[in-house]
Amino acid sequence: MLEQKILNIKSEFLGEIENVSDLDVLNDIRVKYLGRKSELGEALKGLKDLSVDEKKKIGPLANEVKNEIASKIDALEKNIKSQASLLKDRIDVTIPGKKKEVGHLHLITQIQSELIDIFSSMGFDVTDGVEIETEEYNFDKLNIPENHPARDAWDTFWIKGKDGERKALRPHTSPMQIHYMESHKPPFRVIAPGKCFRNEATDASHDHTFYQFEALVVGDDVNVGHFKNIAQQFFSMFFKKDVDVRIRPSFFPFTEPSFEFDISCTVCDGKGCSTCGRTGWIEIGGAGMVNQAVFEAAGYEKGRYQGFAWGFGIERIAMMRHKIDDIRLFHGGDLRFIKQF
Ligand code: FA5
Repeated sequence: MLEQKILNIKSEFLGEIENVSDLDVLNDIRVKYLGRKSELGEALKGLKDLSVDEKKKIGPLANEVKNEIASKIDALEKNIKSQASLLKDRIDVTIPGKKKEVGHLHLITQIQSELIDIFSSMGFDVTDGVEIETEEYNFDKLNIPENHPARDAWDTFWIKGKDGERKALRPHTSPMQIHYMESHKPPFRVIAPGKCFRNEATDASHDHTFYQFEALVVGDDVNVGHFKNIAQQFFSMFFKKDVDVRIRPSFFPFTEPSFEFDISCTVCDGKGCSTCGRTGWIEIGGAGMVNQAVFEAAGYEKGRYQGFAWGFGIERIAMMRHKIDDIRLFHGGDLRFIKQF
């Protein structure tokens, strides 16, 4: 009877363990079949009432069943655990990857590099100025004395320097002319792209922060023809087509004579369209022969050298190239705009 009972327990156990894949369920089974109050345990307690012969037969059987149950449970437990760790470490190659955002240079930075490349190929040096500039370099040494009405042309953000000195967020890149001349002897050709600031109301073609480009060429026999030729070469390389340059009389205190210069419209090639207001020309910037007063302020002997300088807004040529109709987009921080270039 006891023998049958033990065999029944075994077969019941085998049936129960068959589809187990959960450690908690397996634990319950362990308690049920091997615990102190298990059926098998109870059955084994009955051994002592058996005859010696029966003990000899059933004792080993009971032990064998107990060991078999224990080893089956252990084996299954190991199996379940290794399955679980396999599942945990499994790589699902079908899950879409996480997109990595990769930044890139701002359009204005890209164009600045391009300007530097083109002018370097024409033998120009590249210099840099400071964004917080003294009044002296911003204006006085550029022949724009205090109280001169010409200062009004540069709507300046004034700030107080450490020692109370009046300083300006530079409204143009022209101060670099003085810095460069103070440390270089002609002949030379140099460019300086850089950030400028103006305290003026913004609109589609004016921003409070923008980039200018300045070029300065000084030597013994430099003339307006050189300027026109270099400008023409540069704009043709930049816009990758033949571009014409024309100059109109204008006024800047640091140049004499002074000009505004236009380039032939790159949209209609000078024929006249809505971009150029049907004139065939687009205003680009200011230029002129360096005023001898500026040479003198930079420490050169008056009348010793001749040179020309010119400057224009970098956003303006970027707008022409990419047909961008509002300058405020450049530094407005809208990534939808910035990512296009
Ligand atoms: C100047 O700033 C002179 N320093 C340029 C110069 C250099 C003349 C060397 C002669 C010799 P002007 O204020 O015109 O000039 O500005 C030059 C260019 O900067 C403008 O033609 C325009 O392209 C750009 N610019 C000026 N103000 C702004 C602004 N608020 N927003 C965007 N671009 C501007």
